[in-house]
Formats: sequence, structure tokens, C-alpha cells
Amino acid sequence: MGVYFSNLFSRLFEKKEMRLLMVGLDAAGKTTVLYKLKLGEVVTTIPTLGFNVETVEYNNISFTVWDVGGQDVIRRLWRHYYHNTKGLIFVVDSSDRDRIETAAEELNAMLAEDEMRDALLLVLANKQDLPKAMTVHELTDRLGLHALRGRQWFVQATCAVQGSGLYEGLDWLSDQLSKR
Ligand SMILES: Nc1nc2c(ncn2[C@@H]2O[C@H](COP(=O)(O)OP(=O)(O)O)[C@@H](O)[C@H]2O)c(=O)[nH]1
Ligand SMILES: [Mg+2]
Repeated sequence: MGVYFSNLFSRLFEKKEMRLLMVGLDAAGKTTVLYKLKLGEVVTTIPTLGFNVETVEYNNISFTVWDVGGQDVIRRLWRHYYHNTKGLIFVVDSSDRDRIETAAEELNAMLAEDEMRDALLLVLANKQDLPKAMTVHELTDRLGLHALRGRQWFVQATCAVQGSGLYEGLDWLSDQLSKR
């Protein structure tokens, strides 16, 4: 799996310096995705109380991960990480129907940020292995993606624990980036 992703990343992200943000509510599966990619050492930093950031540097790409949701005061600190963001990867627990609206609000708030204007959006519809998981179609609807204007987006079904769908999702992202 590691080599697999290394090849994908080297092929398509070479030379370009960029940041990819991966966010989502807690327990969506972000950390699982990050470790599954095996791109390198995951560094965890806590710039301020309750705001935990995981970063992996891979060649010129920095992969930055944190949990969204919760306090508004923390929200302002996120902006520090928005600069030079080419892709936003939003991870959703597809089985978490209780929090899908919260997830949608967080996603749309982040997309409304000025520095995120040109970022591609990849949604990982994670935990597809769980019974009652929402389908890609349902998630697209509930996240309000069809209402987005001037945004390239894609929803990929994944099961992060097995690693399924991750390659396809990142392949879409790198394909779009290489066209720019
Ligand atoms: N069934 C299932 N569990 C998953 C999947 N991805 C992550 N998990 C589990 O969900 C929990 C939260 O995952 P984690 O990566 O810590 O979420 P994070 O808070 O977004 O970083 C862990 O127990 C994971 O093993 C998945 O695709 N399917
Ligand atoms: Mg985590």
C-alpha cells in the first residue's frame, strides 16, 4: 500500500509545492487514512489546547489533518493552515446520520473561506463497510454539494481500515491538479 501511494504522489505531485488539508468531524477516520497512506512520519502537534494537528511531509506536499467541529475560537486558528491549499479532503463517517448536518455545516463554512476559493474538494465517504452507511448519492445530497458553484468536487466511497477507495480518491485529486 505504501509504495502504491508513493508512486501516485511522485508521479503527479512532483515539483509542485502544495498543501493538502484533510478534515472532518472526530472519528470520521482521518487518522486511519493518514496512516494507511504510509507516506512518512506522522507528526502530531498541539498548537493550542484542543486543537490537535497531524502532519506528514512527503516531497513537496504537506498533508495536514485536524478535527473540525466544536469551539468557534479554534476556528480562527485553522486559517493559519489554509495558505497554499490546493486540495481539501473532507472525511465523513457515512454511518453517522446524527452528525451529517454538522458535518455539512463545517464543510460549507470551510469552503466559504477566501483562501479555500480554488481548492479542489475530495469527499471520502468513509466506513462504507458499516451497515446503514449512507450511499455516495445520499451524502452528496446531504452535504449540499450540488449547490456548490465554481468548485470541482468528487465523492469517493472508502473503507479506510481496509484502505479501499483511497487510491481512487487521491487519483482523482492528483488528476485534477495535474490539469491545472
Ligand atoms: N468500520 C470502519 N471503521 C473505521 C473506518 N475508518 C476508521 N474507522 C474506525 O473509526 C474510529 C475513528 O477513526 P480515526 O481514524 O481515529 O478518526 P479521526 O478522529 O477522524 O482521526 C477508529 O476506531 C477506526 O478504526 C472504516 O472505514 N470502517
Ligand atoms: Mg484523528
